[in-house]
Amino acid sequence: AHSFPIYTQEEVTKHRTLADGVWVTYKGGVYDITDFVAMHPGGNKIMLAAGGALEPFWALYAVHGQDHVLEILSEYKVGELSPEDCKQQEASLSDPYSSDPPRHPALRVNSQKPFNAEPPPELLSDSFITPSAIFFKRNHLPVPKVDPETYQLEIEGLPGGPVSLSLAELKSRFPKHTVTATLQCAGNRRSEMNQVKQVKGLNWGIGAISNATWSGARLRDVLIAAGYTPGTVAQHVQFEGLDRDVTGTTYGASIPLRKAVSEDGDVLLAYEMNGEELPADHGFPVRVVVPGTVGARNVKWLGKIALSQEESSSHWQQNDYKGFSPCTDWDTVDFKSAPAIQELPVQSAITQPAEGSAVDRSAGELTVKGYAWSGGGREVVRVDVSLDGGRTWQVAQLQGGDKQEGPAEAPPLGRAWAWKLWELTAPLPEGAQELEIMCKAVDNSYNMQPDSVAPIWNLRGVLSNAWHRVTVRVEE
Ligand code: HEM
Ligand code: MTE
Ligand code: MO
Repeated sequence: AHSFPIYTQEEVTKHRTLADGVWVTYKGGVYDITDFVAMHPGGNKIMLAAGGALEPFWALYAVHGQDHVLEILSEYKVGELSPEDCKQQEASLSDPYSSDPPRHPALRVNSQKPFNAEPPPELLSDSFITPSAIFFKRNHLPVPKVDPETYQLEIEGLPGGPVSLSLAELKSRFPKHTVTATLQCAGNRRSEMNQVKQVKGLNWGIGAISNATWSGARLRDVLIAAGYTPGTVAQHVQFEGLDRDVTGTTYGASIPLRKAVSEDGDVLLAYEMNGEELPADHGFPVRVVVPGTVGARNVKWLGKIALSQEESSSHWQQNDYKGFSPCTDWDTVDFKSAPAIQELPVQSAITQPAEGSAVDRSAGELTVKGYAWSGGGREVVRVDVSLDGGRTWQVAQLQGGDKQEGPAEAPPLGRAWAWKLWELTAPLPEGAQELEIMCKAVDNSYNMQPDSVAPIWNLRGVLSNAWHRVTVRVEE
């Protein structure tokens, strides 16, 4: 029998256009179908499979399950897929999530595939820096496997033409910069909106927020090295992830160029999280960290950067992560009518005591703990706490004060990227058998949280930042 050369998946993936040739795999065989593309009865759709496996598409279009289709295919065979890649492919064809990394069992899982999980609230406020293993995880797609040796970051849209950087170049050519920044998903606290009226999205509690130190090259330095000058005509910087769905669509988002190149914007191409190599779930080998900006723009597994007059055309920039009026429903929503969320509004929540728990009257006092943060580098300057449903208020102690660990120094003005943990210990109100505890934060623009959820309800359940309320029983 004819023996064919062996190709790796990586070689196959290089053939995705008519110019480079169009290769596909099927059951371990490699096929060069360049000459068949124009003859395909199903038209140009065939290009969706370019560089990858036919199986998921043929499962979708069952017309291919006939002998004459396989006969046509066999004419184009040029090789065999390497045994390792066959194994990997079999696993990922039966389950695209099969190579996702292991996760910590303490996480509260909202969705397994894709993996979305949050830390339990009481762990969240136990340390200023969230350990990476329990940092919330928000994936839209399977975690891609990226080889750090062959990784290339593509940069487009600059006057000098495209530039590409290896991981080693990113680490050696640019100063390493470290920023402590909180990431919050636009959907944090969505479950409270769900209680008012059903919304579409993962049912996050108060834990779709975490704080870490990130190290990497400044995006500004990289863009300047790639040819950016203040005269460069562009309004946005688009990011593309290496995570993709079966049709090849990748995760994408963009931020204003102004933020990307600002000296005190602190935007990073991070390759470390909490002093260690970036974990697979958080974007290994490189992710964007955009301090002060909604989680969705902090693109993980970064593959490409493009300067443009336009925002990213991705679904997540155009048709998701936008806020609407409570009167807007899925029949009337016009995603073009609202701006993409970038900076987030002021936020706080109670992490301790837990909803529905009991406190002991004989203790005489109660300690309430939580977090507070605001977008755009606005510093949280005060957190008010009520133990009696909002009738009276007390000011909580912010982290950095006498009693608490955390940064002692105030962050530079406009660059308060990290959350503040806070705490209040107060006498138990007399007589009450139930306490409604509430918190609300104030940032240095005197932005404050709205008092209730209904007036800010929106169909996607984003921007949920009403006063947080927890009810506890007082036991005699
Ligand atoms: C139809 C071959 C890849 C989508 C067909 C037919 C053949 C064919 C022979 C006509 C079947 C019949 O009516 O008996 C192939 C071969 C492929 C390939 C050899 C790969 C080398 C793909 C891919 C897609 C696709 C990747 C989608 C992503 C379709 C569709 C039709 C079709 C939608 C139905 C067209 C219609 O009924 O109008 N293909 N195909 N094909 N193919 Fe493919
Ligand atoms: N980047 C890629 N490539 N793919 C994704 O699914 N999710 C985004 C963002 N970056 C995402 C991504 C969203 S919506 C959020 S909230 C943050 O990553 C979550 O980051 P984390 O998983 O490190 O907490
Ligand atoms: Mo998110």
